[in-house]
Amino acid sequence: GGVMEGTADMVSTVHLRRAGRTQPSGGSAGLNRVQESGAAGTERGTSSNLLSIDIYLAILIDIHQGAAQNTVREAAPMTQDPTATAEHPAPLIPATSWAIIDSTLREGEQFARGNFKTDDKIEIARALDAFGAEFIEVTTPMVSAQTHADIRRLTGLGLNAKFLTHVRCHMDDVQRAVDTGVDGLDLLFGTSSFLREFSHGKNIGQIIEAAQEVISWIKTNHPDLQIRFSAEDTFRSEEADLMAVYKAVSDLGVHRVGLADTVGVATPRQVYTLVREVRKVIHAECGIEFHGHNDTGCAIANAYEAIE
Ligand code: HCA
Repeated sequence: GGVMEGTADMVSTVHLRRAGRTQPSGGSAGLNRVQESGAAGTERGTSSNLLSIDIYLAILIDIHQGAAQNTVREAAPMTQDPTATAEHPAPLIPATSWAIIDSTLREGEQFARGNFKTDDKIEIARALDAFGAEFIEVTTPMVSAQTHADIRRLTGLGLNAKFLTHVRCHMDDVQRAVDTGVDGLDLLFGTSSFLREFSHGKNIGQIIEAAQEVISWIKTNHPDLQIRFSAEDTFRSEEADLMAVYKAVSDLGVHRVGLADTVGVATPRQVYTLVREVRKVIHAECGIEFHGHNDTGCAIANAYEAIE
């Protein structure tokens, strides 16, 4: 047993890099990040170097025990590990199932020179689907008419993976996204003082108001869409602000709340602690997603702690 048992959904993202360099910090949704290293594989233009995919590979681990999503990996509960003995008990992770949400086709494009052509996107999506990623996160259709058309193309491929598009928590974005054929919308809003002051200029009350408008509209007009609400820059946000936002969006009926280590500063213990606290303020059927960056090399450990 454990804190998540019987109730929890959780998603965890890890960005893996093939080269030793880490991803640069900072940036908010919609802004291109400048690649520090110019590492091999970031240049594109021929299909042979398309496999920068492993540099941008993002893994989300999703523990589902609720009925909100039907695409989850079924794994034997760790607590029933047949190798467990009194002396060497089963691992602490109480996960019974989980899923991957890969953000190569979203986060992977937020770099200078990260500019996939339509055929690249299709090849990447097919590879992710073959690998078994349950969800594929794609860029917002607000980027361009071509991006909008590309998302429609991807969602029409008939893959097993479900598509999620990553959009600002704004009616213009959401209304543009709902006809792309995606299965869900990944909403985000910066909650740290840094993003509130230097990105969008809204206070926590205004963030909650915007979330209410957008989430209510989606639920009324597109009830089949999954909704995730993420607090961008979670780990530099005030805990009381986070809890107010997560509780509000959970009350509004989102399927998942997201914890994003936007600038890669979170430590495993912080992740563990915060996920536990978030679980206390959201509804049992609401999932938790962790999205990490590997600036300090903690992304995998952080993801592991999120699950634990
Ligand atoms: C960014 C945004 C984001 C969003 C994560 C999320 C982050 O990279 O600029 O939507 O949960 O890490 O905060 O990727």
